Amino acid sequence: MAVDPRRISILNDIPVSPGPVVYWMSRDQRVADNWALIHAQKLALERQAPLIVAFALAPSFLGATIRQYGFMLRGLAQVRQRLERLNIPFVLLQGDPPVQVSRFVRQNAVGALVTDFDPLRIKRAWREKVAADTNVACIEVDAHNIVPCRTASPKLEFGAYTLRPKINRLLPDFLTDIPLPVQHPYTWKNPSSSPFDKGGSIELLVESLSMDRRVGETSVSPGEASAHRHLHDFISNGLSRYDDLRNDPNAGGQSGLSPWLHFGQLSAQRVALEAARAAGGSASGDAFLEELIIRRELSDNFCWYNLNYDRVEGFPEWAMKTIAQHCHDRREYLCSAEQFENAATHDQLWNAAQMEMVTSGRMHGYLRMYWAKKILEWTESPEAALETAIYLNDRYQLDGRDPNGYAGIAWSIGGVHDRAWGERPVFGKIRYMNDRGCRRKFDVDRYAGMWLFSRTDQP
Ligand code: FAD
Ligand code: FO1
Repeated sequence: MAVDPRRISILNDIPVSPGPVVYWMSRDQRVADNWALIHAQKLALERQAPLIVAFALAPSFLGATIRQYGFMLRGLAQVRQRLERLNIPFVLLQGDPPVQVSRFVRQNAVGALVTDFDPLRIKRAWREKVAADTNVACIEVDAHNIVPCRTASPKLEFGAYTLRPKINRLLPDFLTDIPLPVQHPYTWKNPSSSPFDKGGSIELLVESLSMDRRVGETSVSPGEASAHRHLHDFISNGLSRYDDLRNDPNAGGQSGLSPWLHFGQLSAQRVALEAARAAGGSASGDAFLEELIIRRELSDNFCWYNLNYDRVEGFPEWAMKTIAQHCHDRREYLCSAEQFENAATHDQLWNAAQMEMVTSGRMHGYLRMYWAKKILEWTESPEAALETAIYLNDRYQLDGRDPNGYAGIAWSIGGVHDRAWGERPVFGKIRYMNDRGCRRKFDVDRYAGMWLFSRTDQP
């Protein structure tokens, strides 16, 4: 099946030549529902060539710890098994990704390199380097967004309200079913060996990684199979109550799908198809699809068209102005980076949210806003607040290091995708939140008790 050409971007002007086709998997770490894999296989079949999937394991990635690497690698081990059953070898490259991928392409007389879309600066740099260094056709496919990022809008959007009509107009073209990859008829003799090779144990690989292990792995089960089990459980038991419960951290009303969506172990398009089929048109179904489609694609739009997505310079003009006017306001509390990280502020609700994240690798969406806004309120500058929020979010969240995170933090601290609100000390016109507002929404003491009770470092 042909992939809609609007998903495809040509990264250099080298024609596809004979030789194996390589899908350099990065953001979309799955076999099912993966447009980049589908396109790579189409190219290989047309040329009666083998198809190889390669993943370049970076020694460090945006502050990730063994918590995220373990989840990701265990998911990739399942990807390898599924691919090998399709006669598609999976190769794990280790070292600096652009260097490793360019070397692999050269060593194996590759005919075409397909990779997936990712708006983050580091990933753009990887793709640009490989497209420049290799003398092979490099092709990017947006397999993460339902409506491809560049197609949804050619520019930075002000907010959900400006992007929504553009996406909704294009959904009939793109929210379609997705074909499965087929058994590949052309076999690649695999000269290279990798830790994943026959018998290469995933546990040994995870153990061998030299990285920060102070942030332990979580109980969230990685991989496509778990993602689909979790999706079907949410569709059957959670979706119909989503609109009522999603702002109550005690109710478990969110889908919990973000870790699998972040690592691309689950396709947002698959989630949208199943949710629309089960509850399209209902208040809960529409509320969920708004978050999954509009909010999520708005984050990619933000990171793709605003290279300052993790800097104060990336805030809108009105926000930069109001922040500058209030940067010298007296802070009622000032917390150090250690107090934040150790959940040792004066605010029990904030500490509980921090403990939920440190302990479980997740934090309820409503509290993520409160959590980030309080960092702005209790830090001496927005720059310091942004740095602390990004550091903690990307260190402890399973779904961190994601456009949703940079956009969510910029929304909370810098008014991105939001409007100006009534002016007040420190926040200026940035939307304010406090625990009284939380108490109106949910049982704060119950939530705090649950997560502070679990902590072991307090007397
Ligand atoms: P559900 O409510 O079940 O939503 C389903 C999916 O829709 C989510 O998995 C996500 O892909 C998408 N979605 C939901 N809410 C948003 C949103 N506000 N913006 C963008 N997409 C959304 N999300 C991340 O994936 N990684 C992060 O690091 C991250 N950091 C955040 C930091 C802050 C300060 C804020 C305010 C939000 C952040 N978000 C982040 C967005 C959102 O909070 C999470 O995606 C959501 O809570 C994940 O839980 P869920 O899958 O149960 O969400
Ligand atoms: N992508 C890669 O291609 N190689 C990696 O080694 C890698 C590590 C990694 C660790 C944590 C994490 O959250 C993401 C990681 N990613 C890696 C990228 C990820 O797949 C996403 O592309 C981005 O994080 C989100 O856009």
